[in-house]
Amino acid sequence: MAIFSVSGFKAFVVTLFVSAGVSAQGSANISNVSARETTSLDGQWKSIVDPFENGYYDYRLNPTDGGYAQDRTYSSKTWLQEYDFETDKQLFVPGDWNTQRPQLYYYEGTVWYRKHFEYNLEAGKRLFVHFGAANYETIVWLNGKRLGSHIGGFTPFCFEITDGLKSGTNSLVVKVDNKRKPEAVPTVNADWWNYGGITRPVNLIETSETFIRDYYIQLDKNDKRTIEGWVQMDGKDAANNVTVEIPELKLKVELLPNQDGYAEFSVKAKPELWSPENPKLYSVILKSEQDMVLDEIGFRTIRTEGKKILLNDKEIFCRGVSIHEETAYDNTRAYSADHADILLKWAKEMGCNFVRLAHYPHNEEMVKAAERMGLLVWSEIPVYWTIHWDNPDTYKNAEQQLADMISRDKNRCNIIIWSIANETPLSAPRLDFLTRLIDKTRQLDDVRLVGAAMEKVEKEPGVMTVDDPLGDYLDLISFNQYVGWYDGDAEKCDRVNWVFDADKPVFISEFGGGALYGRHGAVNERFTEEYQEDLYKRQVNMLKRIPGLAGTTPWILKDFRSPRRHVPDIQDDFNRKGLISDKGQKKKAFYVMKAWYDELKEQYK
Ligand code: GCB
Repeated sequence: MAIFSVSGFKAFVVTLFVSAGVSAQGSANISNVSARETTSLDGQWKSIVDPFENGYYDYRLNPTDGGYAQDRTYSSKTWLQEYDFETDKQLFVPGDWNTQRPQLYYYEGTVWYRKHFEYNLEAGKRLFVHFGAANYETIVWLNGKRLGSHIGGFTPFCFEITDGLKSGTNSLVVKVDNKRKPEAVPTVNADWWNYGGITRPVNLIETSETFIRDYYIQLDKNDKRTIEGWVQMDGKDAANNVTVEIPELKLKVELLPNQDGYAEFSVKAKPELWSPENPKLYSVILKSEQDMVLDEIGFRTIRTEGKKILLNDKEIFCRGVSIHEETAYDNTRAYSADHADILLKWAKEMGCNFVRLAHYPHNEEMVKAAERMGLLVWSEIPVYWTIHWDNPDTYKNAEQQLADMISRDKNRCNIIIWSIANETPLSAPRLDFLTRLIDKTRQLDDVRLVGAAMEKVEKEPGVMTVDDPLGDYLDLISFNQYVGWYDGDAEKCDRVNWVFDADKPVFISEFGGGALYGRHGAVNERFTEEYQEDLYKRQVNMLKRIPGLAGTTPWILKDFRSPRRHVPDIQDDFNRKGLISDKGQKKKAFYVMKAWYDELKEQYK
């Protein structure tokens, strides 16, 4: 257990034995990459499209490191070489491959990436290669030697390359395979584009021999006057002193980590609380003998009480919208702060104080931008529809993605809900799988709320409810409902009433219907803006009748690419339920939501 001492401008009491709200176990990642000493490897990478995985399997289908990983070139006419990165085409990193070349639009399979770089690493320093994400299965080699592999399309991973680095040119080869598989997470069936590629930034991170690998700093769940946290050091001198300082609060805590480099703290403080109306962030400085990391951290509490969601002990209504990680206007995989900015400004314009980042962990810039802009977040893992509930490897995979999501974003105070599943069909193995995930979530993070997008049932004509045993384990009655789109016509909303037994906040994680921007017609004509507008009006009236409604995230902010949507000239591979079109035009229904959210803003002042 850690030993503490306090120094600084004012005296603050440090508790000796605390159990911080978010656990240090779960992920071996380096947190807060943008605050580190990095060299970006983003830009053009050489690539080889390899549908038969010829570069990985020999002709007896044995996997080998001796294929394309060796990065040889076809340079002489007498040497047999059947690939050549050097003269092959390039792909931009970060980015999906599908929208970079017409031939790759529908491609699902393996693409090899290669980057050459030089790096002069001083003695006593360490170097890591960090990937923000690559979809879905990735293997990485440096100078022909395998560094490791990673599964899951939306979470970060890194490898230490201190020892494998050469002077002169280094060859980094990455095999990315986005083939869908039944046992994967997500599984083969989903309603979004399976963007392949190295979809988020790649960085070299240079650290000192001993460095601050990870940390957690947030308010105590039950006490707005206590900041708690931990620091995880890495390296030979991991047990040496480290300080956590928040200058604006005149707070400085000195920690002496244990032999494993771990130290916890708990300190009295009076921070101004973060909220959508006042998204106050404090500069936090972590310093050890050899390292320093800066972060911007906000402080808030979140809990439920009966049917209410309380932020900083005050009842809120989550005026939200669902968002896919797809850029505005050009509809590619989003990864940057600029991409986030456009999408989140649209959400703000609609009157939102909340976003549901569907259906997988979005890039870190998105979460950070939302935090700066005062948007609360629902963050989720892609346990979607028909997962292989009985497969232990599928469970392990889902749990790892959950742990990586929590590990990456644990210091983002705007995340208030971790969601563990979306629209999953009831069964005993499914309940077992999901309750284990819920337990794991709470074990890793007992500060935030746990939700899932469940489904509604019509228990008798006109009476809707949620009848899912999973609900007993969640903090919210959270569910998707498409009354007026998949379930009847829009006027059905007028006839429906909702009843719930559980005394928990009701959260509608999806509702809506499709419209092609600029397509006009009668209110009962599907895919017209008039139908969608009328549906939203009736939905809003219905929602107002739901007792204990505490939040909604209509589906969805912007039209997004989907392989399930084939009506020519209307869908053209787009799910058209956006309130904004794929070209950034606001549909009539956008203004229905805005009017309601403006009303709610006044109501919950
Ligand atoms: C849903 C899913 C979402 C789909 C949406 C739709 O319930 O959760 O991923 O895109 O319906 O448009 O059908």
